[in-house]
Amino acid sequence: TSLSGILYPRESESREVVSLDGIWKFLTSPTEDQENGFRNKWYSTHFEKWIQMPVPSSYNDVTVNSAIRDYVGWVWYQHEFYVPKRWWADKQRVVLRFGSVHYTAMVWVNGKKACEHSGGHLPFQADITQLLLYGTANIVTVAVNNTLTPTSLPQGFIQHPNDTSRYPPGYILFHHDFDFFNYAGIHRPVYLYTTPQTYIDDITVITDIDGDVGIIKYVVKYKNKLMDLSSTPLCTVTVFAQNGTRITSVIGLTGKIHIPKANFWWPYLTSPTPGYLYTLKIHLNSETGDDVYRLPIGIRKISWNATTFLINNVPTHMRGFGKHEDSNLRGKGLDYTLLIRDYNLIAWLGANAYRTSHYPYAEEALDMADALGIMIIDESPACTIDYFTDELLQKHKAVMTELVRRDKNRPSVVMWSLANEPRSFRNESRKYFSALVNLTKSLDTTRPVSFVTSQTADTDKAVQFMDIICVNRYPAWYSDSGRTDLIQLQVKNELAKWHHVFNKPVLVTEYGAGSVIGMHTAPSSMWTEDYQVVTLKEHFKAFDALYKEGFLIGEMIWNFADFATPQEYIRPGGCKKGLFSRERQPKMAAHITRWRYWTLAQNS
Ligand code: BDP
Repeated sequence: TSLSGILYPRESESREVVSLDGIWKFLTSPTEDQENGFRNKWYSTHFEKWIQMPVPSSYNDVTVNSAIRDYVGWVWYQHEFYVPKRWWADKQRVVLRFGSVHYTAMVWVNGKKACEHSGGHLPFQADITQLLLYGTANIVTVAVNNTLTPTSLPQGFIQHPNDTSRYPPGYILFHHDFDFFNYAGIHRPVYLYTTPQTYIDDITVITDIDGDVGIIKYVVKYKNKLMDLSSTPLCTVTVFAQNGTRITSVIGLTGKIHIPKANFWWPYLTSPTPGYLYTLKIHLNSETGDDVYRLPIGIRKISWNATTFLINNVPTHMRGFGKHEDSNLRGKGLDYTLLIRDYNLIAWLGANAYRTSHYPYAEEALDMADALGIMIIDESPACTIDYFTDELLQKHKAVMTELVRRDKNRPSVVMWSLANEPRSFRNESRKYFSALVNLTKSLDTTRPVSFVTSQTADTDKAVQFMDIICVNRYPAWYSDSGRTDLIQLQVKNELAKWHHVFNKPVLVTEYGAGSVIGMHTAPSSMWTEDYQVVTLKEHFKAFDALYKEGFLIGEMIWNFADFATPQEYIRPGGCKKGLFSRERQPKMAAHITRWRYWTLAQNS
């Protein structure tokens, strides 16, 4: 049986959506007795002792307790809510949906298990119609475990040191090789939504262009909960323009729609209406009633060859950065103020692309990218894979399947990234990534597939399977520290080599330098804003030379903003390679990047 759909909860004339976000009850398990909550069935009654915890948010930075900030293991959340009696009377199907819980989650409703899911950053849901009490209080309990293992994505490792002269008995040392803080908790919105008994379960849209005609191919999948239907439901699909005008309707669960003189989806600054979205209204009529779902879509075509990446047949360069879902107090919790601030800054910079480093971002963030015309490299949560095993590959395939299922209809998503900086010099990475590329291509035939390498053209075993070469490089930072005079030479030679060895387009997915906001020296030296500016400028010169050679398809700075890392002596309070501070105020580097990106946009 195929995976069910995971359409974003949207209200319609047939669907209600209720948010369960707010302040939930929270407690941690005793470190030395992780099974306590399960043994004593904390999910079957109201918590006796708890603290208050906002949802959505990471739990780590909300309190003043380092034991909670650094907690490894099971934490528990609980919340009380009501649902109207009429949902039962109207035979509504009720679904509980989590946008993301990091990492492993178990969910109970009124003491009964509703679902479990492992892997942060992706949504999961359960039909809880039969578990609910209608017209009286319900309790939802969620147990969350942030422990990462050699077969989780990303990987992590737990050690129980036995040197009792240095560590008390039972002491847990947790580490991982990726360099951002392992924030945990209920990170994205929690929704209850209803559908009728026969409902639209999934929609797949593939668009194409032919001259000025837009082509929309669609497949609607429905499910039917209780009785067998005696006839196939009638599906009517209507296309609306961005201003709400009805354009055309067709009938059928699958179909192809032609839109003459269509408004194509263009990246930011390449059209007066970047991010143009149509709405596809799906109306399913069956003997159990009607279901209606509205899906925003953009009409565009992606293509690529050995040197060039094209949107709507126009060669396109990406101007952007890697980001993180990260901010003060909230950690990785979705925050609408931060979200809109970030997109205001993206527009101010004149950027047209970013990578969701190093995991899939919130659906709400991708909605903004769709609507503004920001191209997204959609990355899986596989950061810094060290050991390649069959078990991990199975997990990785499942994650790619969930990711494509979630984001397949988004015009903003222009490439899948399977991983960031895996140890792809290892021989085992060859088989591993070839299998993963094949799987991803079988799920989506329209987008290029890649991963981000930190290896060299001589050592990398997996880049050969990718459509586009994505490279992270830190000249004058992690290599030849302090030597900004070497940047141009090294960048030009290295990127040219990647292209000549593999005959594929090259995208720089990371480069940059750390700067502590407000720190300055002349001449510039590491950690000052001056040094970050010089590092970027030297790269800009190298990139300009490479654009003339024709195989470079874009440049992405590491990072959009400063972000939290584990505590390490190489980091002054986090990763400081941001163009913006963690508070989203500009450093000097933001101003020169803005100048560059607007110039590039005007010359393209
Ligand atoms: C790169 C990693 C990125 C780090 C960056 C850094 O891909 O996740 O944040 O180094 O150390 O290699 O700033």
